[in-house]
Amino acid sequence: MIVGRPNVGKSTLFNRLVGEAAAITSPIAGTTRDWLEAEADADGQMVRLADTGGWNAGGAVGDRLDELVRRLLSRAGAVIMVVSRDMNPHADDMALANAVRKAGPPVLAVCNKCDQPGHDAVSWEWSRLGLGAALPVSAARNRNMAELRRRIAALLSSPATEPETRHAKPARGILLGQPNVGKSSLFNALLEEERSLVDAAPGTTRDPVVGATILAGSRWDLVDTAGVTRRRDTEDAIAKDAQARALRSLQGSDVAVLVLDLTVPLARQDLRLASEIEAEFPCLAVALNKVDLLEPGRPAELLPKAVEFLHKRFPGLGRFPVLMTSAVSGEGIPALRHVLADLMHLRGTHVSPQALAGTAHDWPSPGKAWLLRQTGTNPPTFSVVAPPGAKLGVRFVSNRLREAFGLHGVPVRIRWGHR
Ligand SMILES: Nc1nc2c(ncn2[C@@H]2O[C@H](COP(=O)(O)OP(=O)(O)OP(=O)(O)O)[C@@H](O)[C@H]2O)c(=O)[nH]1
Ligand SMILES: [Mg+2]
Repeated sequence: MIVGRPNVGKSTLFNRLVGEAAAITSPIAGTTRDWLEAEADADGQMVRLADTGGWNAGGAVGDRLDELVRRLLSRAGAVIMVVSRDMNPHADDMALANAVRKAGPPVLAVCNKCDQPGHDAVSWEWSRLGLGAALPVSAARNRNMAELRRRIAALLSSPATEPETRHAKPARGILLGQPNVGKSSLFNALLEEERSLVDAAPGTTRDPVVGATILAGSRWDLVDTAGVTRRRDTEDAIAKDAQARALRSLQGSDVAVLVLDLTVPLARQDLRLASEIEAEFPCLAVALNKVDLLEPGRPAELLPKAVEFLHKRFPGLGRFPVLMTSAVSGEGIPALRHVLADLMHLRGTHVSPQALAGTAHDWPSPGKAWLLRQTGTNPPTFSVVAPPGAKLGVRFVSNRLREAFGLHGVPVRIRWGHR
């Protein structure tokens, strides 16, 4: 069952999945009056797909949702909640997401109108719906539709992935970046208290500062660290030691937020920090901070370019989340909380053996099949036995697994075995 606000592209998506023009699409909001049903192929499995009218809370249409939602949601095998890249999260989206969650069927959030790879990062903004990361697709351009079909099939069969929801110890999130980028300010904003010292002069934070908080219902320890400069820029022994401790704090961290200052060009030092992060296996998110200092309109224009650039520069972790934040205006702080929670969730991903075998099924193989087994979570760890003569290595396998199971920003550990 497809739900979403008017004009997000539900009918285009429905048509694309069904494969014929069964629903009328129109740029005028609210075109689908009732709902349409048709058979669609979800990765080899025929499913009955329902397209519903766009939902507007409040007013007369609000009543219609109540009616539709009660009638359809309760008997839907799975729900696809569609949002649109070019719209901002709205109270209606939240209300709809809550209604869907309450109804109980498995649900997948889909961010439509991601017409090019540069658009995909915006889909992270939608994790605030509490439905996990939204899958970026373009129904009009036929982008990522095969992945969507696979996800629908997975939703309808026994769940392919069962994220571990309970963690005995708090998750650990660390803020890392060059001096003065606003790490302590973001740390305070996330904790909602003035915990760490903020100052206009660089080199303010020395000892790592730990603050406990709850994000999306789970316990977290957040760690603020000293700004890390280029090695040769540090003369002072105390500052050197502070920076070494900042990097050591990476050990055992579950999620790292690399903080960059939007008003300062990306430096080689930032790349070094990204590779330090990659080496220690936390999940990665990038916060482009001080967005309040940009002219109005500039952030929306800049974000897709920045995202594409960063993904190219740090290719190790797939399409990790990138978001714009301001510790001053508070913009992006709720989204950052959601991103942290989502990454932690993904870190605990457990893939069923069937789903794993299914994924490796179409990998190039000179003869025998690939043998895959998940041996651990947190981060997801897989033992892999390649077919004899296979020319593909760890990078190929980890990228494929990351794509197949949506592990963007999440390190995938591969242990290479032999027959
Ligand atoms: N305009 C604006 N200023 C910010 C923002 N975040 C931080 N600042 C300012 O940037 C300066 C440095 O902030 P801090 O939070 O101390 O930066 P830091 O990264 O912790 O710095 P070190 O601990 O010295 O490495 C302060 O003057 C902050 O007020 C922001 O989002 N917007
Ligand atoms: Mg600081």
